[in-house]
Amino acid sequence: MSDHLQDDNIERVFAAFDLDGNGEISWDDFEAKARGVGREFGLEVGSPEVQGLVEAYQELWDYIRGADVDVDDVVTKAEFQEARGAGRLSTSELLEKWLVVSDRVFDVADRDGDGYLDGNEFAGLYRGAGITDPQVAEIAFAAMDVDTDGRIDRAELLANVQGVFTATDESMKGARMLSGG
Ligand SMILES: [Ca+2]
Ligand SMILES: [Ca+2]
Ligand SMILES: [Ca+2]
Repeated sequence: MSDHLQDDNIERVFAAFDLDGNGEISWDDFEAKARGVGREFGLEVGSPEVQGLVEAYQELWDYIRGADVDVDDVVTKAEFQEARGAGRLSTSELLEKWLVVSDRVFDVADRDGDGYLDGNEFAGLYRGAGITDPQVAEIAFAAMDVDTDGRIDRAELLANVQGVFTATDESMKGARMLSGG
């Protein structure tokens, strides 16, 4: 892997966690998303599904905040990059924790409990996450639904999440999951 590709991957992984896109990772990114996704599906903050998601985000944040060397409760891109370079934020640990989050997200979004996300559930997930352009969800859904049966199962979702961390090429699985480009 060239340095250039590695840099691109760090950008993409950072962007995956900087959910409000303000260039910094903080607890606000995760708490706001958990609440937003829950609200979109009519779930109370105290519901088991939303609580499960909040706990998964908390585990992830506890790990990421190890990069917060100036202890201001914000992880900047520079701190993130520094920690990655020093081996304090490993890709495998980040991926493992992010997969738990994604698994809980699936539980929140699969409102009819059939084990699949259909187009409506998937669109709701993106709306809840604050991605208001419906086209972004449509493009991501089409890219993930490889057998074109109009629904996404848990394995398909998790494989795409994994792709965000490992993709070195825009054509690879997951590379376009969040950009919609
Ligand atoms: Ca942020
Ligand atoms: Ca900091
Ligand atoms: Ca479903």
